[in-house]
Amino acid sequence: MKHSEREQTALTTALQPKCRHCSSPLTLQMIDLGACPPSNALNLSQDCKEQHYPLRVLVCTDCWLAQTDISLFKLDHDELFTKDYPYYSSTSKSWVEHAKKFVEMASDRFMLDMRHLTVEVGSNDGYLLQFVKTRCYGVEPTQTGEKAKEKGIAVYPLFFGSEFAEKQAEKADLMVCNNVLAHVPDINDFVKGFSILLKDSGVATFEFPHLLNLVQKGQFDTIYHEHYSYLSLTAVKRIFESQGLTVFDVEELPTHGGSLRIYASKGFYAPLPSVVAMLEKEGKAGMWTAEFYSDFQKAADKIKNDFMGFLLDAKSMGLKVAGFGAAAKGNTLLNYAGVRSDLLPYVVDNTIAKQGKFLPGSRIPVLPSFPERPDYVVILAWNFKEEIIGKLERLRREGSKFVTVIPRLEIC
Ligand code: DWN
Repeated sequence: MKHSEREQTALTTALQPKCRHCSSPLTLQMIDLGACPPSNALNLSQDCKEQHYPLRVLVCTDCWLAQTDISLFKLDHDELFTKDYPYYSSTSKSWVEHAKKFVEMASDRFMLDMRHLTVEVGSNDGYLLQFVKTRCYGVEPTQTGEKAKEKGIAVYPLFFGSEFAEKQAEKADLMVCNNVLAHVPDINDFVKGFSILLKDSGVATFEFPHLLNLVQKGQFDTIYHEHYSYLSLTAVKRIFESQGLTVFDVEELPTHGGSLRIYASKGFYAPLPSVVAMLEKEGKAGMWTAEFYSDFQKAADKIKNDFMGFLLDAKSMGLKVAGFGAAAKGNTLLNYAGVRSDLLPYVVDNTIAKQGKFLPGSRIPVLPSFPERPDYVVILAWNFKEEIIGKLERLRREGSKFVTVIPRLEIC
C-alpha cells in the first residue's frame, strides 16, 4: 500500500526520536558508534549469547540535551542496572578521597549535624555515606548497596523517582547524586523526586561529566547505553527549573575527565556568579550550535584508528600488550574499534565482581593480576591514570610502558 505524501510525513514524524526532556524532535546526530552490548554486562563464559544494541547520540537543538537514541532499541532500565551490576565506587581510592572531601566541605558550608538528614541517590557501596555525620540513608537498586549495608548504612534497594520521594515522611536537608543523573531514562521525573524530597531550605548537589569536555577532549568512550544523557549546565538548569529547582552554584572538577558539581535548591539560595560564568563558557564554546558537535565523529574515528594502529604495530613486533581497568568506557572503545583478544589478550581489574568474567562484545577475559610482565599496559580507565600507574609502579620499574588513548594516543 502506498502512503500519500501527507501520511508519509505523519509517519516519519511519529517515528522520529523525541527529546526526553522537552519532547522536541531530535534531528542533530553527534555520533554513531554502531552496535554493542551494554557496557557493564560482563559474560560468565567466552561463548555465551549476547545481544547487541545500536548506540548513537543525538542532540536536542531546542534544550541542548545530548542523549542516547533510545528509539533504536528496547532495553529497560532494570536490564542495564541489574542486581549483579559490577561497578563498585570504592575500588578507586582517589574517588573515595574525593567523596570524603565533599562531605567535609558540605557539612561546613551548610552547617550540618545530627539534626539533619542526608539522602544519597545512587549510593553504591557506601563510598560517600560512610563519612556523613548527619542521619542518612542511600537509595541504590543494585547489589552494590549490600556493601553499604555492611558498613551500617541504611539503603532502599530501589530506583529513585517522584513515586519514592512522595512516600518519604521526612524531608532531606542535603541530597547528593554523583554520576547518576546521566543514567536515568525519565530525567524529568527523577529531578521532580528531588524537588519533592528536599526541604524548602535544603540543598541538592549533583556531579556529572561535563559535555563540554566530552566533546572537546574526544571522550567518546564515555558513551554507552546506561548513559541516557550527556550533560551541560545549560540543559540541566532548564530541566531543573521545569521541576521547581534553581541551580545556585557550580564548580568544575577534574574527576571523570572533567565534571561539574552543581548545587540546587528550591529557591532558598540566590544564584552565585559561577552559574552565569559557566553558562557563558558553554555559550562561548558554541555548545548551543550544531557546529560544536559536527566534528565529533571524525575525532572519535581518529582516536580509534590510532589505537588500532598501535595494537597492530605491537602485534607485528611481537610485543605483549595488556589492559588495565575493565571500565564500562573501555568496552565502548574496544567494541567500536573491534578489538578482540588476539590484540588485547586480557584486562586486569581489582573488582572481584568483574574478575573471571569476559568483557561484553570483545569477550576479552578479566584477570585479577598480570600473569606475566607486559611490554605495554593500556589504561582503559584513563580517568584514574595517576592512581593506576602508582599501583603498577613495579611494572614500570621493570620496563613496562603505559598507554592511554583518550584524548589522544600517549605512551609513557
Ligand atoms: O557513570 C559511570 C561512571 C562514573 O563509572 C558508570 N556508569 C560506571 C562507571 O564507569 P566506568 O566503568 O567507565 O568507570 P571507571 O570508574 O573509570 O572504572 C574504573 C575501572 O577500573 C573499574 O572497573 C575499577 C577499575 N580499577 C581498578 O581495578 N583498580 C580502578 C582503579 C583506580 C584501580 O586502582
